[in-house]
Amino acid sequence: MTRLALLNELIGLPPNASEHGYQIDHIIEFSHWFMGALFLGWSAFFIYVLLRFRKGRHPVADHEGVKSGISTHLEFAVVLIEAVLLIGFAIPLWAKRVNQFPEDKDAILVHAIGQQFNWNFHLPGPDGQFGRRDIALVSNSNPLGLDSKDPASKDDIVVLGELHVPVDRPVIIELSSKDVIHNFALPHMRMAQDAIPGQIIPMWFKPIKTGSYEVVCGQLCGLGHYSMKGMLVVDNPADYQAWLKERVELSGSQTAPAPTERPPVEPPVGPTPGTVAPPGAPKTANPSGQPDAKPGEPPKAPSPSGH
Ligand SMILES: [Cu+2]
Repeated sequence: MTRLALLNELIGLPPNASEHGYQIDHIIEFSHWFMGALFLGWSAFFIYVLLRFRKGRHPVADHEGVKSGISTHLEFAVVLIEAVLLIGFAIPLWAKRVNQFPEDKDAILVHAIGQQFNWNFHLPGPDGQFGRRDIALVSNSNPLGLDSKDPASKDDIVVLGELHVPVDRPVIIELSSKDVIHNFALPHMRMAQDAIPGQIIPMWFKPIKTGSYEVVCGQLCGLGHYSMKGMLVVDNPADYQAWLKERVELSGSQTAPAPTERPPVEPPVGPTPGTVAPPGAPKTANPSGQPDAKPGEPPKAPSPSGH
């Protein structure tokens, strides 16, 4: 980034790796400079007032006070700049995160399920269908309660802790939790979203730099909270395909990949993958087979916690 990113580096913001992250960085950077200017300005004003209205100069109190309107103008300017920051930049950026989800055909769809103290990832596999999950089937060897009798679950990929995604493709993560409230935080992607038991909450971002990035839990969720870390690996397309292939083989799939324009091991384009209804829209008949969503309950809009 430019020299403008001086303060972001100073406060320890990790390098940005997502498409929208630069806009967030600019707001953070500008807000800090603006607050710094306000601090200096108000401090100087305070010292000036202390000297100007000292008892030595004004032994008797003046009950009329200052007649100049300069402080009113200054305060109005500050309010105006803050309003522009909020209405002009912060709210549109947030609205794009929660309302403008990417097209199904472009996006990678992953389910992320938090539990004390791990992140599980569920991918649909070559058939593009998420297998049914049932809380009654959860065991140590089946942490997500994947129903092996469901044909759609045969080729599903379940990984613990490490998720791979391709670079320059939007990623939609549908978040849920098995126990308490967690927060799926990707500092390098400038994204964070609560994972709440009983709800499926979508979030999305577009990684633009390959590399390994930490996934942390952003909610104090128990004694092992500090250790609730995962890894998001952003691969180039070839590496991503190789990883996907490896995971499909590990899942014991005999299913032939569906014919599609997409690379062979990737989920085909269809009504199922990427079917995140925009927040507020009524959810139709539980397409992902997620057991932990109440039928008919719309996905909740992510909270504006993307720093
Ligand atoms: Cu947690």
